[in-house]
Amino acid sequence: MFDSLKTKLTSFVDSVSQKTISEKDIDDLLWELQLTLMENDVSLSVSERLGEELKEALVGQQVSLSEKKRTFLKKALADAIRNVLQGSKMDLFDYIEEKRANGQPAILAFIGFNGTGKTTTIAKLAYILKQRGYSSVIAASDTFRAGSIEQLERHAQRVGVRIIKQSYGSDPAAVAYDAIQHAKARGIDVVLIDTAGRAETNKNLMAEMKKIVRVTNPDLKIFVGDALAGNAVVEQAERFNEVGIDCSILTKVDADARGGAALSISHITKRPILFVGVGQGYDDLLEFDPDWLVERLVPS
Ligand SMILES: Nc1nc2c(ncn2[C@@H]2O[C@H](COP(=O)(O)OP(=O)(O)O)[C@@H](O)[C@H]2O)c(=O)[nH]1
Ligand SMILES: [Mg+2]
Repeated sequence: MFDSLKTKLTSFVDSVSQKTISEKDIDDLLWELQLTLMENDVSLSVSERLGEELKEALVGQQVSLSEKKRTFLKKALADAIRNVLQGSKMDLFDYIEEKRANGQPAILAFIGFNGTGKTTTIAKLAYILKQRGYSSVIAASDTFRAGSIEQLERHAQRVGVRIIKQSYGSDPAAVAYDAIQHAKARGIDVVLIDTAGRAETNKNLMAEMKKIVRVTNPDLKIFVGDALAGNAVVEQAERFNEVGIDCSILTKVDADARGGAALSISHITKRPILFVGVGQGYDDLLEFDPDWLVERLVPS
């Protein structure tokens, strides 16, 4: 008897201290949050989509009056961002270890637009892998860009790993195939496939990517995006996602610490970000931390 009265009282208090969120309530705040995202280099289309998702999740929800709308919304935004970045904790080294335990090389194909940092990132990874006791071989499958093979050779020499190459103009898929055979024959742990990413012949480029993927059947197709590319990174991720991006690396974050491109890439690919590139040195490759990005994107 006493208990049921208490229950009634509690639900009455709840009913007067709750307010249903309407679209009008949050429009201004949402806009403000979207601006913050855009100022941090999240693309317009992605911040709009995120805003829509937030609105859908929030309108009609009950929020207690004791909780300020702004705080509530900020929490919701942080949750939405974490949600987009979900799965961003993939550990590449665990993956490689598993393959090694099964006696197979991990085959990693690096894809992305020209100049985003594929070759540099491959050199960094070869260096880090070596430090961790894994052997690797690099396939010089950018047979298109002048100087690309020499650039790779210089890196490989400094880091102390082999590259498998043919001449310029030769079939990138064939070069990658050779590198995989080489790795299998010698028990090498990781094959790093460098590719070209030229813009001027986009159609051929995708056909080339598809062929590399068909011939080599890589374990991971790793998209390399440039933090400085702004909105262009969205188009690039969409384009390269035609071959199915498994995970991504965001480079040049040292030049632009805002990092919002990571959110755009995650949103489009629905796959994790593995690393961020933070400079031109071989150890300038850090594991991606979702909390780092949430802190930057949610206004205080
Ligand atoms: N500051 C900075 N520069 C980078 C980073 N990654 C790559 N670069 C530079 O970006 C340029 C293009 O890199 P490259 O690896 O040749 O790109 P690719 O065409 O995709 O192979 C080079 O000058 C690299 O030194 C990074 O994380 N930070
Ligand atoms: Mg390159």
